[in-house]
Formats: sequence, structure tokens, C-alpha cells
Amino acid sequence: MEQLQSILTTALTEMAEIGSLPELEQFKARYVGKQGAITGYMQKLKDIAPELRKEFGAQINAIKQEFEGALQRHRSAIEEQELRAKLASEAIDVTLPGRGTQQGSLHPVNLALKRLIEIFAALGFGVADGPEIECDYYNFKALNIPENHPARTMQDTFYTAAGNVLRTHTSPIQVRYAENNQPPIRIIAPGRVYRVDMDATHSPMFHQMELLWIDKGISFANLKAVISDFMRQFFEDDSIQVRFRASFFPFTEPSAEVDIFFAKTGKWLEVGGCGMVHPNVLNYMKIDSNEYSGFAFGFGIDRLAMLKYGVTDLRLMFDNDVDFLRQFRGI
Ligand code: 2U9
Repeated sequence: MEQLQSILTTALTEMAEIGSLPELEQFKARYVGKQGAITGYMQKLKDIAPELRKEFGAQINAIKQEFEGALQRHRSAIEEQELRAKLASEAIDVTLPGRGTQQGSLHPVNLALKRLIEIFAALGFGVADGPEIECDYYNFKALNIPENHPARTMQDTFYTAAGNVLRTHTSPIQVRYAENNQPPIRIIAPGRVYRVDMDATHSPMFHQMELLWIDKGISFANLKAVISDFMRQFFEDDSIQVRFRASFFPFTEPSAEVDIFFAKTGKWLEVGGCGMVHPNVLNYMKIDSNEYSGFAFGFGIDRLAMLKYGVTDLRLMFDNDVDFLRQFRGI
């Protein structure tokens, strides 16, 4: 019994050093497993005189129970320690500020487009749309653009293999609209257009808006009033001067370039073109040119947006540089 007592003392000292559960299980096996030191004493019981067996048995049992009790307490201690370590390593500070979200912004072209639609809606214009791949008829022929016109060459126009074109202006939208609607016609046609051109001030894809107003008695005076009023509203400057310079387009007669005078820079700037819809074009749209007249006006949305927001390189409008785009947050 003394031997057994000293085995227990050694065991308890050893146990105190153990810091992990797998180690503790191995340790347990060495004492109370099948070949364990304490188990060995139980097996020796049969060699002891029968009258002493009961007492020895009780003592061995008591020691075994003491061992197992100590083992259970130590196991709980290790488990608690491991739990604390896990909680400490997974701890989060819920009082830290969050990472926040990034607010997006509308692209300057869309900002301008929104404003354009608002302004023209207030003047009674609806928005029309149409396909970006067009056939020759709607992009050229119905607009009185002759067969041999330079705009039709491959140097200026993107052709598809099937002989269609990427629309070079939004005019075909209006021709299609007029085919399906009787005058009075009062629409704006915004959209992407494509031309073979690429440098600091030209992009092969850009945005255009055209305006068409056809009714009885529409004159150049209406054209001047709508365009001048529009420019002052868009640039939020009532003192803006608008100048109409005689020009030529196949689809309008007479035609004019539209310039505006910027007091800030003291310079005239060309911002678009306009004119009274050519009688041939009215005929193609099956509108009687003796009864009706109309005017059209076309400009680049990208260019107008650049002027409004002070952007100096057209390429910035199409690079999708987030630092550039962020500047339009909240506008
Ligand atoms: C129909 C009849 C006439 C649209 C017009 C212009 C003048 C014009 C340019 C300005 C700069 C295109 O973006 S730009 O390169 N446009 O100068 N466009 S009149 O005339 C039409 C349209 C449709 C049925």
C-alpha cells in the first residue's frame, strides 16, 4: 500500500505539468489503462490472502478514485484554459468603427443626360430611342445624304459584314419615330453614336442628342428660342449669348452651327448644329412639307458635359477612372 501511495504522489506531481487533453489521456492510460500501474495492483489482489483481500481492495479503490478525481479536475482546468485562449484569440472589439461604404456617383454623361431630359420635358419634348445598328436607309438615305457623300465612306463610318452601319448620328431614331407618329412631333433622341475617329477631342463612340419639332407653322424663330433658352438653362446662366452661323447639312435647309459665348473665357464655342428639316426628309417621313415644317438640332452630350463640369480631355469621359468619377458624387 505504501508503494501504491507513492505511485499516486508521483502521478499527481506529473499530472500538474500536463497542459493538453491528448497528453492527459496518454497519462491516464499509463495509470488506470489495461496495463496501467494502478490497474496492476487490482490484478494482484487475487494473490493476496482472502481475509485481507477486502481491505486491500477498498484501499486500492480509494487510491484509484483519488487519482480519477484529480484527473477529472485537471481535465476541467485544461478545458477551461483552452476555452479562455480560444475566446481571447477570437475576440472582436464591437466598439471599433465600421469600414464604411463607398458612395457611388452618376457618370458625368448620365448627369448631363438627366438634366437634358428634364429641361426638354418641361418644354413638352418626349424621349425617343432606336437601334444602334442601322441600315443604310435610316442612317443616310432618308436623311437626304447622297450616295457619294464622304460621311458614307469606310474612313468615317463603321460597317458590319452584312452591310449595315453603326449609326453615325441619332437622326435615324427620329425618322423611325416619324414613320409611326403623326405631327405634331416633339421629341429628343439621345444615344450612343459611332464614327471612325480617335484623338484628344474625338472618340469612336460618343453620345449625341438630337431634337425634332414638327408642326404647322414652326419657323426658324422657334428654333432660335428653344436652343437659346435651353443653353441658358443647361449652363445655369441667363446671360449666355447664342450665335447661329450659316452652315450646310444635307438634312436641313437652311442650316446653322450653334455657338455660345462664355463670359468666363471670353470666347465663342461651337456646341452643335441645327436647321429647318429639309423638304426631302419630310417627304421620306411621309409628312406633307406644304402643311408642316420643323426644325432639328444636334449636339454632343459628352462635349456639353465637359463644358458644364470643366473636363478638358474627352478621353477622361471613357476611361472609367474611379478617382475621376468620384468627383461627381452628390452632384
Ligand atoms: C431629322 C431631320 C434632321 C439633326 C441635326 C445637326 C444639325 C448637327 C452635329 C452636332 C455635333 C452632330 O454631335 S455632332 O457631331 N449635328 O449639326 N444635326 S441638324 O437633323 C435632323 C435629324 C433628324 C429627321
